[in-house]
Amino acid sequence: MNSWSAISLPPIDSKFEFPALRLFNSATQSITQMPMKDQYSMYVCGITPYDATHLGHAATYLTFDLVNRYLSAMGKKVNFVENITDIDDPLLERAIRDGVDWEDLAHSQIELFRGDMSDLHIIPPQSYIGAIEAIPLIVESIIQLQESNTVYSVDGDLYFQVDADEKFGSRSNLSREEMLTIFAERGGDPTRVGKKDPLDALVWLLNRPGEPSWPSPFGAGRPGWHIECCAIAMSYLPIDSHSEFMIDIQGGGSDLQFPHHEMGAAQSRILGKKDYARIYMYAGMIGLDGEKMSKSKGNLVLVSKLINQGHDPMAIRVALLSGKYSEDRMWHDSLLTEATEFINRLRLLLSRPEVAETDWVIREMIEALSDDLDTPRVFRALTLWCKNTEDLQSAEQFGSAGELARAIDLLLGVAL
Ligand code: 5CA
Ligand code: ZN
Repeated sequence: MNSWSAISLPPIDSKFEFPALRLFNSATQSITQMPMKDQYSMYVCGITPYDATHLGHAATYLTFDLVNRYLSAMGKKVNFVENITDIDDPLLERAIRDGVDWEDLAHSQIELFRGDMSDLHIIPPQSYIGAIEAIPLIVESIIQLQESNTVYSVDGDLYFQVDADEKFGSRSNLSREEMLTIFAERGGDPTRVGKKDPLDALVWLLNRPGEPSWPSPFGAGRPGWHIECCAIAMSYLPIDSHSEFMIDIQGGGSDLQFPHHEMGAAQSRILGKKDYARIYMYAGMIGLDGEKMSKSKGNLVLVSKLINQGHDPMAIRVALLSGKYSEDRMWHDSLLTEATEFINRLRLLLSRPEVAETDWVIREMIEALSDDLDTPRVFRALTLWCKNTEDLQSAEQFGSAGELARAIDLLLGVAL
């Protein structure tokens, strides 16, 4: 699948030093410091394309874009892979509900998503992979799971046995009761008769009448959701042979912590024979009017709609980055108004012939981002710099507007 247009990253002066990136790891419930290496690998769960990009999606992809930018600014290579769940129940259900062809629906929403990501200056993944194009890989992974005796059939549908991974449940820190409840809420089928464990995960669904299907050694059908992401990640990301983990970061919104990433981690451990991700990192949920923004609830603010109304994509970026990535937070129009005012103020001040000292603010931005992407601290520093520039006395030491603008572009992805 084509991703979207590349984003150029401006250089900043080599005098700025980058401390190791520290990120909150939900698997250990503590901060993990990224080891110093030449390259990193990051897998971020992509959209299910049955509705266009809303601000919740945008906030999640912006979070991992900051990680990508920080590591890239350190001069490291970031291997970044993202999927598109272009075949799954919600997509088929929405197409039936709206009386449209499911493929047309998916293609139109993927196209919109690409445009939104580009407008928001999100660095594209090197591999942007759809579930459908990955079916041969997924089938191969299921065969491997079968060879390790971790798959069984219920009326021809194939399930992965979660107890095959002795660490099952350890990354999401939930009780079994909590797992059962959340599993049922998020696409799982705990009550299906014939399952060995209610939590066992569907890996292959035999063809149902009227539904699309693809051939496989297990009969025509379509892949389960969780196996999609681990098969894509393990095929498209370089597996770190020197590390106890296969990849560095598994990311997404916090609604994916369980069951999606727990299942992915369990399946990957069987497939790769070691732990999957060093860090499981989650963006908080963006809500509107007191509820999580979601396609199923329909309380969406679409990025494309805001842009079509004339809002600056960079202001959307600032509005979403002004809060701490990991916290659930509500969207208000005032966030966008304030972000627009802030950007206008920054643009005006950066165009002045003389500006306040900039080295400290760039250092503060780097330090704050290295500390689990503390963007509120970044914006506090930038606000102080604005004030310093507005109050500038002629005898003071001046900074470099160009250097600061480049740092803001490189680290925050905000082109001014
Ligand atoms: N295709 C799967 C992942 S493999 C999926 O969850 N698709 S999605 O379209 O529902 O969500 C895409 C990404 O946006 C996921 O990382 C999800 O966690 C995140 N997301 C969804 N809703 C919100 C929200 N309200 N706030 C923040 N992130 C969200
Ligand atoms: Zn996923």
